[in-house]
Order: sequence, then structure tokens, then C-alpha cells
Amino acid sequence: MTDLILHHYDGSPFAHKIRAILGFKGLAWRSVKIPMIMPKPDLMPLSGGYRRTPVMQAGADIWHDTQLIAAELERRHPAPTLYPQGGEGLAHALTFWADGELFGATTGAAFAHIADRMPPEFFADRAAMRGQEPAPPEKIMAAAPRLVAELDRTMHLVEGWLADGRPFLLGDAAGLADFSIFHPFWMLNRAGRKNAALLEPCPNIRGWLERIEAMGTGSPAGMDSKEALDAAKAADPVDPGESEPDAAGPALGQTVSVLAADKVPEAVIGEVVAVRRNEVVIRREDARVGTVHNHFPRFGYIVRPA
Ligand SMILES: N[C@@H](CCC(=O)N[C@@H](CS)C(=O)NCC(=O)O)C(=O)O
Repeated sequence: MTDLILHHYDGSPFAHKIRAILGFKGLAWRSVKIPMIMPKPDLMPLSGGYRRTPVMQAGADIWHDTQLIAAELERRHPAPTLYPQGGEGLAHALTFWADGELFGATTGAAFAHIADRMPPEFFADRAAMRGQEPAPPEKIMAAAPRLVAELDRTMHLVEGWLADGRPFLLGDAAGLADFSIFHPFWMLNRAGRKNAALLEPCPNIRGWLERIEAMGTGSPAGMDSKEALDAAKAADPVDPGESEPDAAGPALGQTVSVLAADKVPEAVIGEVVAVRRNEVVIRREDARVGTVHNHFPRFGYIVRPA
């Protein structure tokens, strides 16, 4: 039985990046479904307040952000590698573009087409997540022509990239760059007819999406959220490994708050037990799950003394 547990919901594009990587690596995993909006009562004891999707758990260790979840899957299961060409640096640089610009362009256009069919609670939740007032659906929909034109420009960058007939973005083998750039298009394709039609002028992208979807999502087995909490309670966190602290901190043993830099207000507080160039591991105590280690990337997160 695998110990890899993914906390996610079906419609989450970022979760689908990880599900596709689990398929690529042919892995078995446990699937805990979490709500799409707050509250997420069975996630909070594990995450310490981090509300984003997905979160990965193995026993009493919890990984946040697809950056670090992908890196942990690569560490545990190095073949097939996520970095077949250009190494980790190129894949990560492309991932930052995909998670930022490309994801923003696809969600902008997609919501502008379907805002009147989305539950108002969804927009209220996402606005609250960013400390903003929710925009009325009419306002979101009125921006459709501009947002679709923006997406068209962005999408054609990828369409042109694949024009020499390469099967995957960096050559013959799929890797992290593909999964990172795939998930925003996957979302577009399943967000109603108008959104799927946006891909019609892009046959190269459509063929590439099919090649990635053919890899599947590994072998998930459903798990109750309470069972995942029990699994954390029953386990001890694993040795967090060697640290490579830098002069600017954080320091081992320090109590810190970890906050996503893109305005999601909930900080997670704990004691630093390991710090490396792109990872900080904090220890937390929680009445429901006992001692857990939460792993965060450092790109995109602000770590401050608490
Ligand atoms: N940088 C994060 C972004 C994750 C993200 O924004 N996920 C969306 C869902 S696709 C989310 O968390 N939405 C709010 C929620 O699920 O509560 C990552 O790579 O994991």
C-alpha cells in the first residue's frame, strides 16, 4: 500500500498537474477529496491554515505547492525523470511562466465565458482569499473580448513552439515543463463548449494535450479525510535532512510564519527544522494529528520570524 496521499478536488488545474505527473511516473496514490471553497476542516489540522489545492501527505509529512510536490515525487521516484532535457532549472523557469502568465490568461478567459454559471459562493471565496470584494458576473463577462485576445496571444506562443513536430515541449520525452504548461489548457478544454472552442485553431496544442492525457493519472484509491488525519497522528515525521541555511535566514529552531507571496492571507506558523535553497520545513503541533512537518518551497513564499 502506498503512503502517498493527495488532498485535491477534481476540477483543480494545479491538482491535475500533479495527477498527470503521478500518471507519468505510473504511481499508486490515495485520493482525499477536499472542498473547492472554504471551510476545509479536515485539511487544516494537516496544513496549519494553508488552504490551497493540492496538498500532498505521507504519514506526518505534508508538502505544499506543486513546485515542491513535483520535486518530492521526483526524489522518491526518479524514473522516468521530470527533467529529461535542460535540467531542473529550465523546467522550473517554464513552470513559473505557466503558473503565472499562462494560468492567469486561461482562467481569465474561461471565467469570462462562464461566470454566470458559476456558483456566486465560488467568486466570494476566491475574492476573500485575496482580501478583495467579489466582482459581479456581468463585469467579469464584459471583459471577455480583451481576455480572449490576451489568451490567444499567449496560446499561440505554445502552438508555435510545437510547430516543428516535436512530441513534447523540450523534445522526445515529456517532463515537468509539459505538465506545468498542460494543466491550464486541460482546464480550458473542460470548462464548457465556448472555452474548448478556443483551442480549435491550435492543432499542435490539441495533439500534445492528447499525448499527455494518454499517460493517465496513475492508480488512485479513495481515502476518507478522517483516515488521512489518523495516518498523520499514527506516524512520526521523517528526518527532514541536511540544512543549508543562508545568512538572511530563517534559522534552525526559529519560530516562523510562512505566507504565500501572492496575497493569500493565511500564514502557517511553526518551528524551522530544515532549510535549504528552495525548501523550508517547519514543525507544528496539532491536537488532532500530533507533530507534523510542513514542507514549503521558498520561491513564492515569505518566511518571517513569528
Ligand atoms: N502555487 C500553488 C497554486 C495552487 C492554486 O492556486 N490552486 C488553486 C486551485 S487550482 C487553489 O488553491 N484555489 C483555492 C482553493 O482550492 O482553495 C501551487 O503550485 O500549488
